Amino acid sequence: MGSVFADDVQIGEPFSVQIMGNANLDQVVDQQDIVFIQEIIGGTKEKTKLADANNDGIIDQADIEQINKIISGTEDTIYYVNLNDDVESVKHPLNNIIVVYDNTAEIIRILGAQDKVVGVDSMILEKSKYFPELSQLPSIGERKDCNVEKILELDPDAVFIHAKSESGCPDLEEKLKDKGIDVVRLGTWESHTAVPSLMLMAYMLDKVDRAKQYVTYQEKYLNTIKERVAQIPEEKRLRVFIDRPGDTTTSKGSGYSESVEFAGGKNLAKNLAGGFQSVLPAVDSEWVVKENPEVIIGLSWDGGHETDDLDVLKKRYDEVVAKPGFSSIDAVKNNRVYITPYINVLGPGYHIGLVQFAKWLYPEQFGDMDVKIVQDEYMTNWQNLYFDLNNHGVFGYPVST
Ligand SMILES: [Ca+2]
Ligand SMILES: [Ca+2]
Repeated sequence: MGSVFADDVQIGEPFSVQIMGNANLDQVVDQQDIVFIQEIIGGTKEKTKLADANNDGIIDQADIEQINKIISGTEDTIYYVNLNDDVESVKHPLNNIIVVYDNTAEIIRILGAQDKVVGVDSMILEKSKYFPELSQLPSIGERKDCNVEKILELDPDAVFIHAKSESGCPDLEEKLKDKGIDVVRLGTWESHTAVPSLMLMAYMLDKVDRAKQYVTYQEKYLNTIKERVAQIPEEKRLRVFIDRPGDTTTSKGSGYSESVEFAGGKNLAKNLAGGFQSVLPAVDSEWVVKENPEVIIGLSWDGGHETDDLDVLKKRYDEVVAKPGFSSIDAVKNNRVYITPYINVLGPGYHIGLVQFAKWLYPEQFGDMDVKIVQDEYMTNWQNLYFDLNNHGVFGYPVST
């Protein structure tokens, strides 16, 4: 089994929580991992990537002791695999943390660990309606260019950051190394990394039961969508173009593409490469016209919880349909162009976006599902947030009835 962050791990498929000690590579650390270690020691099982619980290079009794400590929550260090696919360590327990990136903050709220947060990045600060409490905390500046002095001043046990070391605050580890502050880099936006990261963070923050409940809750939606999409014959699956701002699109390995495919669409640009992490390629209108998508999903950077102005999405809609030659595309002719702000499609609440995409693509099969109800449930039960969706926020255009 490869890394949970590899492209071949799909949403809705079993993942392994990337904590050293999860010897059998499932979603939890429990007695079964101890049995697995005993079998490795006894020579009846091969060593796995996550078997070396105390990360000392050998598999022995000490690993069983470490697993027992993880199960009882008494370990003083957790070894785990980060976004760079490196084994790193973080002290345990964590009492004070800094959280960078909005999707990471959402995970913190799902886990109910807000009381441990002592600082955030400027992106969370700007979302005062979605993060009414966290946005009041001190800021450590830009998510890609963290202010080290500010971090030292806040003196957390750890900084949770969403990016690989090459793309976000690259030398943070080096600068915090001697100060006793750990840097935890985990993917929290792509659909296939958000929930595995949530489970890993649950071990770090002693919220494992809560994380399990969330996984069960979300799986209910994933399974429903999966079952219904499976009933749609291959030849009736709709051909979708994802229009990303700046004349770009999203291909295999990006959260948007994964979501469209999971909802039963065929992402026309699936195999194109280019742009950031080579999953956000540029495309010209001519190519799109030639491909003639049946549905266009336009992403918008505007919209979401922070505005009540539907015009920000309508503007984006008008921009998409007015592209050169687009009037001849089936999606435009048949009024099957939909605009979504990114917020519901990425991060740990990505099932909201899946429900929305499934409804847009196959209104007959998903007519009984209500995006607003799913979203309201997510915010109320899992984000500890009262948000009046009937009067606030813009999450899709045209507005579905
Ligand atoms: Ca396990
Ligand atoms: Ca060991």
